[in-house]
Amino acid sequence: DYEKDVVYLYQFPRTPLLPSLSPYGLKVETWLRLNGIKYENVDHKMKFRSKKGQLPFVELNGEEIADSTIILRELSQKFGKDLDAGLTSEQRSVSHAMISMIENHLVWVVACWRTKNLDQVLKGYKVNLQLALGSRIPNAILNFFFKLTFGRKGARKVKAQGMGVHSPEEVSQFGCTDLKVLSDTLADKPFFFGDEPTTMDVVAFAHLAQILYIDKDTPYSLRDYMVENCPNLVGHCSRVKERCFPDWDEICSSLDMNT
Ligand SMILES: N[C@@H](CCC(=O)N[C@@H](CS)C(=O)NCC(=O)O)C(=O)O
Repeated sequence: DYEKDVVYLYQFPRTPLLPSLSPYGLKVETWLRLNGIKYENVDHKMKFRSKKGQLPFVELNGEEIADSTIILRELSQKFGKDLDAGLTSEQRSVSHAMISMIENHLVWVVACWRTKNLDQVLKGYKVNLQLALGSRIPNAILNFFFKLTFGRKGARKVKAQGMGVHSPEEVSQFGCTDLKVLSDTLADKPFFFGDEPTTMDVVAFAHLAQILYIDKDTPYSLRDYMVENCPNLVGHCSRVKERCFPDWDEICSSLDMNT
């Protein structure tokens, strides 16, 4: 059952600190909100994956669209919304290169830290697996299996990708370099290409939020580097957050997929 032209978004459940622990889910939801597109989250308790085996995916008028980049491209065309319409071809190239850096490099820095610090992930984002999975099994057991499966699967992935072979210090250094590039590119502008947000802002926010909004008491060198050395990125996150998620606190405290 679906309503015509409503986007149904399948992503990971909320956490008390972040609407989504997946940067790709947060990217799609931020983009939908920025463009004022009517959407609904499907509260599936992590049961579904796309035909490609991943989250997020959306359904529009009964058809599945998988992969955040393809989702944005197809919805852009369908709804006639192009956040990048005002960019020059040079700016488009910079945007493409920056997004590639974030989604093919920085993301692995974060994934690498997460797979090696699963306790900190559960604590730092205050994850309640019982609620997230809609399960009655005690959290202690769910946490144990999460660490076992996610830890092994994640470690295999980050090793195969290449980031996982480095020491934690080296990985962190790679991440700091990416953050510095983003910070220098943003400089003192409100958004990466001026006064209004573009796709690049959506992608940067979705990934930077993962680093920034972890609990302050969780030791995380990448977050510390960002707060100490990239205050403009912290400001950027606040701006996107305020514009797209005025209900952030409500979402995160209620864990409701649709507020
Ligand atoms: N290129 C994909 C990446 C999505 C992705 O990596 N999703 C991960 C979580 S962040 C996933 O669904 N992994 C499989 C799983 O968790 O079961 C996109 O842009 O949507």
